[in-house]
Amino acid sequence: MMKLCWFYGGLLIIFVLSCVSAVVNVKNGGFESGSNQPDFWFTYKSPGTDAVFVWDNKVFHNGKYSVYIKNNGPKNAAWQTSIPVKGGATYLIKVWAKVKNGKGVTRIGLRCEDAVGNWTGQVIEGTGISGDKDWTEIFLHARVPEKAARARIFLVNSAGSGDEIWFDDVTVEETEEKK
Ligand SMILES: [Ca+2]
Repeated sequence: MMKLCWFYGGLLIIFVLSCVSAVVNVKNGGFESGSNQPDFWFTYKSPGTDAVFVWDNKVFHNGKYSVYIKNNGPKNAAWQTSIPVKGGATYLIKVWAKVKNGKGVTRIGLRCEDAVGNWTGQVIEGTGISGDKDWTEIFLHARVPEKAARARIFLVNSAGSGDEIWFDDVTVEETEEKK
């Protein structure tokens, strides 16, 4: 009887643990390490788009640094990094963003790659903010394609026209399937 209790107790623990979100490590998610640029982060702008990117040590949500974009448009400007993902799993990605003069939209974008680096599916977009916003947490909650092995996270401003944006404290967790 005792053995049976241990068995069911063990099953219960496994069940409970499987329901709890698992934190995914985002390297340098607070932008605190680097030399000239923040480690593990890269910039992207659409062809023909005029944007300025700064690793900022004056404005931040936590620590001493954030990343900054001034997007003069007309299309996309982003800071990006890459994380490993499990195909078919669901992830909640969050970042704190501050926006000044936001005529375009600031949000998180996600696009996945398979094990050999080919894109799987299109860009997935999270909640967007515009206008003038002090530090606000924005998020993207999405299931990645079955073949996904890595996900590219974009902290992106689209269609900006002099928009200024700061991002800080990126976190990712694997969650239960999105309802
Ligand atoms: Ca920081």
